[in-house]
Amino acid sequence: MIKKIIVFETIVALMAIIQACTKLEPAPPNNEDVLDGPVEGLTYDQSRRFLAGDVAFNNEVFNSRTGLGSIFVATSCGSCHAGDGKGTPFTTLTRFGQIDSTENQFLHLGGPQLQNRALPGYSPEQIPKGATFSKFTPPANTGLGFIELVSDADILAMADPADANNDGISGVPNYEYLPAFVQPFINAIPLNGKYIHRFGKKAAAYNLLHQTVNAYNQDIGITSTFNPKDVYSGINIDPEVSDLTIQNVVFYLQTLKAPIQRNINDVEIVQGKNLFSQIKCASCHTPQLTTGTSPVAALSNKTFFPYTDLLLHDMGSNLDDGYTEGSAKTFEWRTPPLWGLGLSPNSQGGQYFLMHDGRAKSIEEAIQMHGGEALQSKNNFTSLSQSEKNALLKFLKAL
Ligand code: HEC
Ligand code: HEC
Ligand SMILES: [Ca+2]
Ligand SMILES: [Ca+2]
Ligand SMILES: [Ca+2]
Repeated sequence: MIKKIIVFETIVALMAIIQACTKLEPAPPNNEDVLDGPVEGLTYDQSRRFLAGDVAFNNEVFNSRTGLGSIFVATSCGSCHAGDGKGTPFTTLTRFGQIDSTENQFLHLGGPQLQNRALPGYSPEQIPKGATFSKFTPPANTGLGFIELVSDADILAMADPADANNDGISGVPNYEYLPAFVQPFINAIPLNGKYIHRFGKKAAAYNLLHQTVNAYNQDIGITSTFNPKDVYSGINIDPEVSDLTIQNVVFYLQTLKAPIQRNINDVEIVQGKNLFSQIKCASCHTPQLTTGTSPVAALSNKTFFPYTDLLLHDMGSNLDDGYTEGSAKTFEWRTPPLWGLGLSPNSQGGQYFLMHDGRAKSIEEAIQMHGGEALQSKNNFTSLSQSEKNALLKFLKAL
């Protein structure tokens, strides 16, 4: 008996100690609450490449000795894409151009992006008089490897350029020529020599290599063998970042995990999910897509839940930024993925900055800004009862 009591007391004491420890140490965030981990199922070698890419993306800060600039926007990828979550209006990129039939004559100086900072002795760029310009907040960089592996055929199956089904929604792909350093996907479906682009707010980047090479060049002023053009002089110079680093960063982006939905069985969230389809949000924010085959088994032939059709939509005059990219018109935007939406405040200083330039301060505000092809869907939202709206918002916050 006494023995039993002692054992019992020891267990109680041990439990108290364990509890005290867990209370003292801050609990690590749940896997489902963080964005910057790898997809599950990478091999040992793949995990090492992921880590090498992670270091280059987050820790490699460029300076004048390592090739920064001479004009630039920021000194590392991670300074804008902190924790791989969405950025804020304080970390925007500005692009400028001119929209008329005489072509974008302002774009020959170092590309359409505004390099607003410069090394000592160089002048930062200014937006030329008469140019139209647009500001973009950084998107979350999660699950991009899945998005890269959606086939052109699947994207085209969601497009409806002439609105044949008469629902007022007519998504179109952004067709553009490929830069010389970008190889088309094996089963690409080009049109008159142009290819379907899918990354970026106006879907102007073809794949993650294209996006990464552009970012080094245009955001940090770093040349590579892929794009050797110096951002200031326009002259080809030696690479300032190695092919291996670029490939590691691309691999890192490809194998960043997809955000994980939370509380999917909650009754209200299930109701919200159904409403999302009923009021036609899902007609652009396609819930489910599949990947083709990939040499990375963890990405190959997977079903995933990004809530985007990767297509451009006319979003109405309030979202018209007067700036074109590829075949995207001034009022057209690519449907942004909604996965990870509820985690946005984690990287946005505890609040929301939604839509392309962060102008919406809440999810409801973002919905209210939908116009053009999304007008009917927005009106459907406005007509919901308060409890239905709550359910929809709860669902969106669980993404
Ligand atoms: C000055 C801030 C800034 C820096 C530095 C920066 N980015 Fe970005 N990034 C952005 C913004 C803003 C966008 C959205 C641009 C667009 O949509 O056209 C973006 C878009 C992207 C996307 C597309 C994501 C999607 O959903 O389509 C990828 C991938 C990306 N960046 C990777 C990188 C890499 C790699 C680097 C470093 C070489 C980098 N970025 C540096 C701000 C930045
Ligand atoms: C016609 C296509 C379309 C429909 C329908 C549509 N959306 Fe969108 N949605 C978009 C596009 C395009 C954007 C990006 C606009 C921008 O950045 O300026 C967007 C942006 C958003 C955003 C902000 C995302 C972010 O990361 O900034 C949310 C939230 C959103 N939509 C939710 C909804 C909900 C809820 C509905 C249904 C009431 C809906 N959308 C219907 C195309 C659509
Ligand atoms: Ca440079
Ligand atoms: Ca420029
Ligand atoms: Ca349609």
